[in-house]
Amino acid sequence: MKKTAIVTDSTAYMTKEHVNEYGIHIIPLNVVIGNEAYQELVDLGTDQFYEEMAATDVLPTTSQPAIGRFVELFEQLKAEGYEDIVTIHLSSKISGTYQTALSAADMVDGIQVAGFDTEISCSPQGYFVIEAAKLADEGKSANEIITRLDQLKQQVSAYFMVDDLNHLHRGGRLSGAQRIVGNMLKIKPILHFEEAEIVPFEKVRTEKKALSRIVELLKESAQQKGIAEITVIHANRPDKAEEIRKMLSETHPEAEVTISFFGPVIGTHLGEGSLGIGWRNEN
Ligand code: MYR
Repeated sequence: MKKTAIVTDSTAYMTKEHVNEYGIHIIPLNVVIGNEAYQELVDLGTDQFYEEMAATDVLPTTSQPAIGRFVELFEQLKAEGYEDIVTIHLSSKISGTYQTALSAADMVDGIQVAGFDTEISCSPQGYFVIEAAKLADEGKSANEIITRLDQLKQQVSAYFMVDDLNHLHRGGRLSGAQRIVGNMLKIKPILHFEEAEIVPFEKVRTEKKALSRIVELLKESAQQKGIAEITVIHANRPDKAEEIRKMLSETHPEAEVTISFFGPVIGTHLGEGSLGIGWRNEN
């Protein structure tokens, strides 16, 4: 049996196949719509979330998992005989989830829990989770896995764009927001993570221009460091995502190109219609 358990949160939006294949443990974040609180992907699916959003004027909010969820899971993994745990989370600058996982780790004796802040979210977070799970399958310890995940940070990128910047602004997750009000809210900047925070990368006026700029950045990155994996990420735009996936699998036949989604929690902050492209370099 492997000695290290891998835990992540729901915002990695892992496929069921990966979760089952690698035995990954997932703690859900929460979405509150009106008076109803949901654990995303447990009692609120992504399609249902976007349908409800289209039918109501109520603005949803999100919250990190309760600390008890982590404590319970860590205790359970200890009882199952794991020697240590790696718990991998969305950027600590956009959610308290990582800090909560660390606090829970302090409350559980008799098992080492190593936390990892991916400084990103969504399927690029999943790249770290899968790498960790593969290493755990090889019998690597939590410390060895964390060392490799730190290196992997140099190989993971993501750029994204939103249809309406007000969602991010309202949720307070756009860094330097005081400088961004006014005109900026009317345009469609390309966004990315810099030192774990969401910041505008370039100001672009149309989605078409934003998309071709991201494709250009991907191409440059491929030339410099090779591309192993690309993910097109969408907020309820499956047709557009498929069009981009098809185009990228023609221009990058060397890479595995897949589609993922912005689920309820991230969709709350980005809004319907958002698109992103994440990738992992070969080296
Ligand atoms: C919480 O309530 O703790 C969750 C807050 C989540 C904030 C999400 C902000 C947008 C993240 C975009 C990620 C795009 C990755 C390609």
